[in-house]
Amino acid sequence: MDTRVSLMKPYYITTPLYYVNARPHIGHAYTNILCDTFARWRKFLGEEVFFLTGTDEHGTKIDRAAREQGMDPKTYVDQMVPQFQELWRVLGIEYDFFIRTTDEEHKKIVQQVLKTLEAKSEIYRSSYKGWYCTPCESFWTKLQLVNSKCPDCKRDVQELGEENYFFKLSKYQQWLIQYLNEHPEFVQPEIRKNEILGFLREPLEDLCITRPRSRLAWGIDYPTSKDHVVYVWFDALINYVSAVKYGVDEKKFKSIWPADVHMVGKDILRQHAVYWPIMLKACGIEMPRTVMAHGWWTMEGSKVSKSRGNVVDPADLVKRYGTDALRYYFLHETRLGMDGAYSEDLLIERFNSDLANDLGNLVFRATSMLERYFSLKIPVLSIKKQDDEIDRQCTSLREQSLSLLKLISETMERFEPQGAIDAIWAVIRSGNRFVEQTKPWVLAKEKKMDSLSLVLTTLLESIRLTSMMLTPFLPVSSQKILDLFGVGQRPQARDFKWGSLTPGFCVKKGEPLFPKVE
Ligand code: ME8
Repeated sequence: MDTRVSLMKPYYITTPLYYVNARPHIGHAYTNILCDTFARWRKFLGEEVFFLTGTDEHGTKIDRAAREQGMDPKTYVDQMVPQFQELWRVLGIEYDFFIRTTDEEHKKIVQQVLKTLEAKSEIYRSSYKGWYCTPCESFWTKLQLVNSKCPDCKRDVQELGEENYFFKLSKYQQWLIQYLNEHPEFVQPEIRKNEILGFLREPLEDLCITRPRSRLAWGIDYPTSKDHVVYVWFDALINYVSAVKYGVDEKKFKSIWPADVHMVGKDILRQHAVYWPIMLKACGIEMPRTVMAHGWWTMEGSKVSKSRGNVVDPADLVKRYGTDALRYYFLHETRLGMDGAYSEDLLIERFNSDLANDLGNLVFRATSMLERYFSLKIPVLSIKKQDDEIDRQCTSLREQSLSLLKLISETMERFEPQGAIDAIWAVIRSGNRFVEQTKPWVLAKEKKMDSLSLVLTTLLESIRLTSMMLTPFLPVSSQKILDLFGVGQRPQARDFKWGSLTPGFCVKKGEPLFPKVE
């Protein structure tokens, strides 16, 4: 387990700030579900958490989307943002703060950072030659052109010279290489760290951090030139410190920063693993602990993305299968870091086999037997030794259930929610096997009531502990199961103990948890 002084500083986890040029899709939902799971896991451990998400609202993409809708950019972003917030509500994402890059405080902090960097001579003004594609309104470097044409629309481009402001990235190249080598936990998974180190083998160019206002007016005003606005990435990255009041409330900032995890898709790793640490270093701000890059959800081999138009609406999936089914599918179907081929058929298959058959059935069988043999009341356990084989089976299920806390702590520390779910499902499947092997119906027929009591209490305790461990992963259905046992909302690791069910306690018989989907 990590050694942070958790009482002093919350676990700070961030999502990217999503562009609001289209509605959110399953890719965005995936990142937020991942972060929500880690945030809930930390709360389960009894830690404070600060979970940040939000929206990226400046730049060409947004400006163009607004104009296509015949709106001014601010009106446009104001009506897009609630669509993101509504999706996070539907998905039960428990974030602590939602930042918008159009927030006045954020804009002020970005300008302050720029002034600081100018004062430290980390920024210079210079002319910039590039090739401009008028229909795409995009500026390209010579290297980016494809057969001397625009790489996006393949049309002719025009050579343009512009005065812009540049941030001295190149100066920090050697420092960054050394930092990455000395901090193997900084960029994860390892293959992504190696990718960044590979990229850093070539000379790093300074970063152009402005756009002439004449070409793009929708951005934060550059503080020392009325002819420029700030480049959207430079603006957006600063959100991770502006959201916790960098330069505005030093006490608050120090109590939350550094971030423990910036969760991002692999598409935006370079910005987070090259630009961002250098920006922080130049400002003299401590580094975040980890940038975790997850893979892409694909459909028919292509990344799910708004520009490709192959998007699936997560709210629609929630309506049909519930949030937990979506979480289960996303967390379990691919290892964090790897790509996954999205398939609704597979989501349904997992729903029916893992959720309905394994988990739903186990809870149903256990509570039905308790009803049949003990009118739903937890029986009194006899202290005398039971049948040897029954004793052995009960000890084994108890030990396997109790091992979950350590196992899941280790897998979550390694960013492996898939492994955590596998470990929980191993116990659920053992529970089902335990019923087959101990045959409570035979014990009841033979009037072996002591053994029957032991078997049923063991099974119910195992289900109770398993459901506690499931709360970060399947918050809705795990709480429904815990409600049957009268366990209050949001149990924590410190309550993870065997034997909390008291004799005479009346377990509730709930509704089917996962009615099968055809
Ligand atoms: O890049 N599979 O915003 P964005 C998995 N505004 N995740 C996906 C995905 C897919 N097919 N598609 C998108 C931006 N994502 C910038 C970020 S941060 C300071 C600024 C997720 O709206 C994934 O997290 O294009 C990816 O990194 C992010 O959405 C990109 O969102």
